[in-house]
Amino acid sequence: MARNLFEPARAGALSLANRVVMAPLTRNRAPGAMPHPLMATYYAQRAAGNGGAGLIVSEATAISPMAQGYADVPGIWSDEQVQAWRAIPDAVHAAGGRIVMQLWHVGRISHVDLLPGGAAPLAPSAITANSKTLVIRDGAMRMEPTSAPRALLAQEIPGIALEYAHAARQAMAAGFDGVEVHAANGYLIEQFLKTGANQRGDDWGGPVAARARLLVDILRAVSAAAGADRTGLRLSPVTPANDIVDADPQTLYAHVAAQLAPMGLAFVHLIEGSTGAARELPDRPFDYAAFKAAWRAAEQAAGVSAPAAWILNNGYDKPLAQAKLASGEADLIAFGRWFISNPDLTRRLQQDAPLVRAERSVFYGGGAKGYTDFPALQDQ
Ligand code: 8OZ
Repeated sequence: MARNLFEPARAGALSLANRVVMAPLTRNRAPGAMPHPLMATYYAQRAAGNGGAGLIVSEATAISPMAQGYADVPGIWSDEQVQAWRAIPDAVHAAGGRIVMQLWHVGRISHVDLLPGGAAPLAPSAITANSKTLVIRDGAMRMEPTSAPRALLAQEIPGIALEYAHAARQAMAAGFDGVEVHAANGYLIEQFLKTGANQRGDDWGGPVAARARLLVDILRAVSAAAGADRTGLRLSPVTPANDIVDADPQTLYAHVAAQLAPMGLAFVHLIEGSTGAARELPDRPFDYAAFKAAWRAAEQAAGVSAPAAWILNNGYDKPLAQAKLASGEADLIAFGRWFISNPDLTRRLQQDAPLVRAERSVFYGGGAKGYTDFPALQDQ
């Protein structure tokens, strides 16, 4: 029988009620970087037992104060944050779901207003991104250009993998089922990986292996902290998000596969094309099948017993999702925006019920409106 969205699956150590993943969604409802009680309701509404996702990936969560880049996003560096997060995996588990925390360092995609003591954002090289971020001005959330970053000193860089490992331990202490390393969308890890943002001449820049070194160190540290079978990775090989570009992504990601697949990770979560936009980019071609084949070959060569679950994401509808599962190209499919306004998205897809569209005005910031007030089918 061909695979389909509505059957159980596994990702590493995690048993999932269905093949639908809720993609990480930044919602900016965590003032002071503290998870808010409303977040437990929001995530539980979207868990499998309530008609939602088999696997939820949390909103991107800052691993340290310098990792923050947007107003009112949550963090996981302090013990107070761990205590406040606890209610969220508890509520998801009670609703028959699984949830991993997405670990995030924004690098240069930040603003001095958001960083301790008005510090400059951190980056591989002192190149300002042509991008914007969200800050609070006169009590309102506003888009502002990102601030000029400073280049990390070589001796500061190993500490970043240690911050990721600390954050992974904190996430596990809060009761999460695992973690996802955010290595996508033009943030710190991609800034190191890609030629457009990394002009370093030391061991952390230049050849592919040097640009990928931070990513490899982070995955090693995080999988030691959380368990490789509870560690996932999100990649966006060709996204232009946050002003990022690489001269030769196919070669870069073949190297990433060769280095990371032997670790035996729980899942790989791929954003195809331009994040939240076109799936095909004529000026940025990428052979996803070749990348997956390289990953599988490296897993096999290393004797990895359970291959990483393969999650595909970006602009999916039910027919395309079912086609990618049936062909074996994907093990799981992640939906982002649809989960904002359809908490029971899995049930709606199964029943071919109508989907509700969310207004962009409710995406970032605010309270319960546009967050926990979208009804499930049976409540309408
Ligand atoms: C939208 C707004 C703010 C952040 C990403 C974490 O693109 C984000 C993000 C998305 O990965």
